[in-house]
Amino acid sequence: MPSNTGESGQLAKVHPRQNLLSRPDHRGNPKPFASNLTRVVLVLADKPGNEDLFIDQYYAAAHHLNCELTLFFNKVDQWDSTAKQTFARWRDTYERIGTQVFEGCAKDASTLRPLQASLADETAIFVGQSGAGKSSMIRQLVIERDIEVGDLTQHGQGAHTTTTARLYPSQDGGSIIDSPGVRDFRLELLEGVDASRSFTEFDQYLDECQFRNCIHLNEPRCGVKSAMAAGKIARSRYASYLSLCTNADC
Ligand SMILES: Nc1nc2c(ncn2[C@@H]2O[C@H](COP(=O)(O)OP(=O)(O)OP(=O)(O)O)[C@@H](O)[C@H]2O)c(=O)[nH]1
Ligand SMILES: [Mg+2]
Ligand SMILES: [Zn+2]
Repeated sequence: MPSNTGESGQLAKVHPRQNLLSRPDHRGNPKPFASNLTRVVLVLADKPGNEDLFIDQYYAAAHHLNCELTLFFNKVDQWDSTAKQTFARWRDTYERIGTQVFEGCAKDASTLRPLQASLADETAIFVGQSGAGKSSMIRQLVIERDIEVGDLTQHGQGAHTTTTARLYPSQDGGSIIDSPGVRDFRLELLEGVDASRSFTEFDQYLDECQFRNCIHLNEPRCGVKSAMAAGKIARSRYASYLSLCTNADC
């Protein structure tokens, strides 16, 4: 597995079953460059919009890869009150379903320690929008420091600084993969994924559905919808389920 050997390339494909990341070799054939991915770290930054579905798509992809999704809310130094509210809601939603949630500032290494401790001996890929601060964080967590970070555009958007996926040995054992912040990467991760299976917090309510084959849409006496009405399932998660189900066979 190449590490800080200077090798880099486009991320070609994620093979869910073997859990391999590959990229094209000089002939254009996919060659594995990381296997046994154990963690997907989704980095979200200062001005969160309506990104619940975005998070849940990564949640589904990580679940499909048998990896845990970890959320990192970056740029705390720039949060306004709306950002604080959104991040607090996300923390509540995702901690309740067993997701580790961290927050900090990539420019202050001490704020990254809890995340760093949780990544010891793991192989983690950092994903998220361009400009979220993935490379800035990774610079603080790996041995090699020669990692390019980008200026934001005048509209505060990322400049797609990282163009290729690269794997770096981390300071605490394990490896970290930096990925380009392209929006479509999540779709690539989602290829062939039955996203409906990733809503595992629904499982404990399935016995309360009147129909064994209930898909929790319009059926009467649905345990999942009752649980949502009672505040036991987050409305945003159910909304994502509906969105992801319209594309899937559920
Ligand atoms: N204020 C502040 N700026 C940050 C923080 N983290 C990153 N930045 C800045 O955000 C900009 C983008 O950071 P990058 O690390 O290049 O972002 P990226 O997610 O790797 O972006 P791509 O490679 O384009 O996907 C840079 O100007 C960083 O200095 C932070 O915690 N606080
Ligand atoms: Mg980058
Ligand atoms: Zn149901």
